[in-house]
Amino acid sequence: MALTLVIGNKNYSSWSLRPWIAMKVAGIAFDEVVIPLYEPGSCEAVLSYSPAAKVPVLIDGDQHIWESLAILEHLAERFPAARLWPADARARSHARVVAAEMHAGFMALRKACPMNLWLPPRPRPQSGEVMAEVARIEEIWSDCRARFGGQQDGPFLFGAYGAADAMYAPVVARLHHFGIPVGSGARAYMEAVMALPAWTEWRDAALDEPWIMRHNEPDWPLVRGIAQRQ
Ligand SMILES: N[C@@H](CCC(=O)N[C@@H](CS)C(=O)NCC(=O)O)C(=O)O
Repeated sequence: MALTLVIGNKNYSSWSLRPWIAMKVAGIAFDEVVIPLYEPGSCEAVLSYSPAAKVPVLIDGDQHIWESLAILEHLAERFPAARLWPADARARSHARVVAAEMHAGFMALRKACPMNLWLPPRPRPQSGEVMAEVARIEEIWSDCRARFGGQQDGPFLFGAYGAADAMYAPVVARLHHFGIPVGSGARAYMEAVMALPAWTEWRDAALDEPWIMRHNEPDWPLVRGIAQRQ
């Protein structure tokens, strides 16, 4: 049965990027419904798919599944061959730990650096609180790579790209576009993520979107013309 993923506009909807990129990299076919957020009628449109009034929502037959992490779990059960979680039990528990840590945390980074692919990447100084969260993210990434990331399987957190990487995909965008300094290990990981064809597909679609986040316009003196494909 065909799957449909309901997402927000690609420039801003960090939560939507997670299941979208996991499905693309895993080769799981789906149709896409894009709801521009923060527009008149957005809320009603999202509510028609989920009582939580949030995207993403996966539609699988007559079932609607929301919450990005729950969607990834559903996909992992539905497509075991996609190996969204690592095969090794210890690696798998740890992948769930770091995915949950991302799902529930890093509020300062999320607030100070909202995903915005139109933002030209350049250094933008951040608070100590944000930088402490970035240090924790770097620690998570390097620990996963050192303990579980087999280079022969790929350059991602647990080797091959999976659900844990998908949970951190928006962080890659935030760190890159806000020019936040990170060590060479984290940078290499970010480059590997941004080299995925699925990343390019999402980013190019985001750059072509017509919607601007009206309520943020005073803080975001951006026009589409200055968005750079880099
Ligand atoms: N915890 C949720 C968060 C989803 C979420 O906050 N989605 C945002 C877009 S990125 C949304 O739907 N916002 C619409 C609104 O708040 O009206 C998840 O993991 O899916």
